[in-house]
Amino acid sequence: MQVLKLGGSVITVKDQPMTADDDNIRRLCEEVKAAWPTPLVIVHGGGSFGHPVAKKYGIAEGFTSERQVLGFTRTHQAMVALNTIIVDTLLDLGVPTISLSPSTFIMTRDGRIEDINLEIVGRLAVKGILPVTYGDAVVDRTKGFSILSGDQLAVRLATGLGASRLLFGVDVDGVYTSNPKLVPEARVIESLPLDKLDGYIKIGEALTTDVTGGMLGKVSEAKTAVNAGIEVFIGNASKAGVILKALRGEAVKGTILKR
Ligand code: IP8
Repeated sequence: MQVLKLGGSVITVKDQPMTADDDNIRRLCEEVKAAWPTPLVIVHGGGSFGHPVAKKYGIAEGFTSERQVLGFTRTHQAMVALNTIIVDTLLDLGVPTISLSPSTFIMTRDGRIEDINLEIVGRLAVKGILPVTYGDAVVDRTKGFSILSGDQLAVRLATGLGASRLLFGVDVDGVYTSNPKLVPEARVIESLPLDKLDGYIKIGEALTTDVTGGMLGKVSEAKTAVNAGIEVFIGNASKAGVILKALRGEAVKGTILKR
């Protein structure tokens, strides 16, 4: 079992609301088809679909005013729209794909997953069907509603389904020694042991632009998977062939998080 998280920054055009990066989506779907490592589960992020709407209505903060109710449904629907593009692309390529909507099988408490029907996802995946799910606006027992990040979901699916590998496809080459957008000599850390992770978590801060935490959130979430013995890889899904190789277990540039 492998879980692949595709970052919203790779599959959408940043700064252009509700705009998919059709080229990246098509290429990544072709790479998934070529590698086809069943069982596989894909989780994708929100990018310019979910995040601007969630931010506008303050959905991640939970229910505070009636005007957010429409925003909750609009955030979900923005994610459905992005998910539909990915699922349709995979189906066009002949990959048996099913869309799974987190708001219908997951509930959070204070932003953390409390209930999740893992059995549905697992049974579909081992039947050779590719579940494609996503970060979503979900019901939260304490806050009313919340934003479930694709990162938290990917880690929960990987640990809950006993995955051997969890891959994060992002728009940079991995975890850097410092912020590559500010420090030219920053380099990718190829192998990052868990005990060094906390020191590096601050790296993500400057890269954080979304409502659920960017690289910082990703690395923090991924610690749980690493602790569970899952190999966690963070690599550049904007570059052709990286996800193909990673899914095949071949060596490719990126960061491997280790215990
Ligand atoms: O992009 C959050 O998922 P992420 C999706 O993985 C929404 O953090 C609804 C904003």
